[in-house]
Amino acid sequence: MSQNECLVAAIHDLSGFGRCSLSVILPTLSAMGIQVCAIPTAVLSTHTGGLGEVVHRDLTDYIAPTLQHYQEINLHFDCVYSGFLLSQAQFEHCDQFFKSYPEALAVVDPVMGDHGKTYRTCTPEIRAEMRELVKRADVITPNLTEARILLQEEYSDVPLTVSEAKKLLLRLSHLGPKYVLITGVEMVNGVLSNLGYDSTRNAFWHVECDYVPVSYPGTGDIFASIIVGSLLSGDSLPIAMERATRFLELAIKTTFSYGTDPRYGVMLEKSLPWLTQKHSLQGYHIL
Ligand code: PXL
Repeated sequence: MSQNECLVAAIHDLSGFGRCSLSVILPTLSAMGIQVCAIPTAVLSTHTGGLGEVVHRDLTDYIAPTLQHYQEINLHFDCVYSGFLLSQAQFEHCDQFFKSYPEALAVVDPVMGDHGKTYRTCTPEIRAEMRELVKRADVITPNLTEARILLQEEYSDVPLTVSEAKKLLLRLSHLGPKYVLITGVEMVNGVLSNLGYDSTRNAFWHVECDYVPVSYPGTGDIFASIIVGSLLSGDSLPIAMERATRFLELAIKTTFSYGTDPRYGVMLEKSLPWLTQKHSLQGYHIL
């Protein structure tokens, strides 16, 4: 790509309905001026979060020949970004992608579960593979459930002190990633926060967010995508965290105000214009 263009290889599933994975990753990064090369690992009729019997076509055997094709045409990726993966073979192919572009920003969103529960596709083998894959990442973006799974710790929704939050971030960074982000953490002061750690500067950050009593699928995918877009656009880590948090607050509160079925995800279409502008932000905090 030219100096003015960034290209992201997004290795995720494509869920047709329900606004998650590639269905939200593509518009989010496009709105930020970043080109996405979608590498679908599977096609699903909907996400797996309670919309009935999902029609599913596995695309595991699509990934390796696609990588080969991109190498043949000398495609350069600025970032390789993985998410929901369904089998050991998909992890292997994904790992090959990361290895093939050592200069690219390596982002692993370790999609495995939420609210203390693992997704039904997330077997013990998938968890073990994810623990391996994050070692290769520059950036990881787990929620609290996924953070505990990566560390093989019991999930707990007891609010965290600042010291506990910092230790959690540090333990995750010891797995390998330079930047660790954890979404949706309730702190002892009752505030919901997104947390971040930059091991290159030993700097801890948090961005506060308003609590809304509904959970929507796909918000983790949108968060990680904005982090990717912001970092590629030159934002610092705390500014990237704030951009992602402010946008999700907008999308979630917009959606909540309409009272739509939470399984249908956030009303991304109504909120996207905000992302096309590069707002100046300064609302992050030092943790
Ligand atoms: O947003 C994560 C995600 C991705 N892909 C599929 C999912 C989910 C979460 O439920 O079901 C298929």
